[in-house]
Amino acid sequence: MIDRPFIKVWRDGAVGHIELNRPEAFNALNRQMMSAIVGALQTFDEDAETAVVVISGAGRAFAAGADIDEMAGDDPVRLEMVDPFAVWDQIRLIRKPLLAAVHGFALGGGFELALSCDLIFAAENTQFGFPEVKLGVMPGAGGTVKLTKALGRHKALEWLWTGARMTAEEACAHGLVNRVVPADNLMEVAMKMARKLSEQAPLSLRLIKETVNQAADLALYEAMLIERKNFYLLFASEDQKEGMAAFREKRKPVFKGR
Ligand code: DAK
Repeated sequence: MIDRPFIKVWRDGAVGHIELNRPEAFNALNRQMMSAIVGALQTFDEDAETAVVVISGAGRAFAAGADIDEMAGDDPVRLEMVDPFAVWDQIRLIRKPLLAAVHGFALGGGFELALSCDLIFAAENTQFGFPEVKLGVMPGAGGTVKLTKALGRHKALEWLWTGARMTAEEACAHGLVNRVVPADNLMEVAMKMARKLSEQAPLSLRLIKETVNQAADLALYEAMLIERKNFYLLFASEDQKEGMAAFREKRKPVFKGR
């Protein structure tokens, strides 16, 4: 894989890696870097050899948010016309499982990037937070909305109004991260999960992700209808035949993603 500006990109077997690589600025996300991340995600999503993608940060942080130097001079008309952050919306269209392995700081846009991933593993030393209020702005990439949905409005408002930092344990207690692990084991734990997922039927992973994302937004029965259609759809796949045959023949299935 070709490295792009401010990130390192490589593939290890079926696991694609994107490492945020601007350690001198705690991986603050400038616009070139945001486009690079989205571009790498799209490349992995289309790559037949990649089953799962892991995003992590180099140095002492996952990411300390969007680049404040770059944002400082923004004006609303230019923001509206150029819409420099729109590229970020493409992340929700990635169909493969995305794992975030976070450590150090996951602040503002860095927290939002982690929340855009499907599973989040956090090192014990991670500090999460939305400090935008201290800059006279507010989260702009889903932070306000996702925190409210996860914590309810009272708790969400307290975190968002104070800009206080949340420990990894607190984030886990709020259901925002999957697991808190010792910093030294972070990549090992993320890789173990990535490899486990890469052995599952790719179409099942994909349609489960699509259904869970719909379930988060839709009313119960509407979401259940989508679930049932996707369940039926999987019976058109070779992997459904293989998975069920393997069970009956008491052997390990070999999935092909078709
Ligand atoms: N931007 C630019 N530079 C940053 C930075 C950032 N977010 N965070 C750190 N740096 C730089 C510092 O300026 C410093 O640079 P030099 O002075 O060495 O040149 C270097 O990284 C080291 O930082 P410190 O000297 O501050 O180091 P400390 O250990 O004292 O503190 C810290 C580390 C991470 C706690 C602190 O740097 C900090 O508070 N950073 C800012 C955190 C923050 O406020 N983040 C939120 C930014 S607002 C959207 C998408 C995304 C967003 C919005 C809209 N759409 C899709 C619409 C996101 C917005 C945000 O994230």
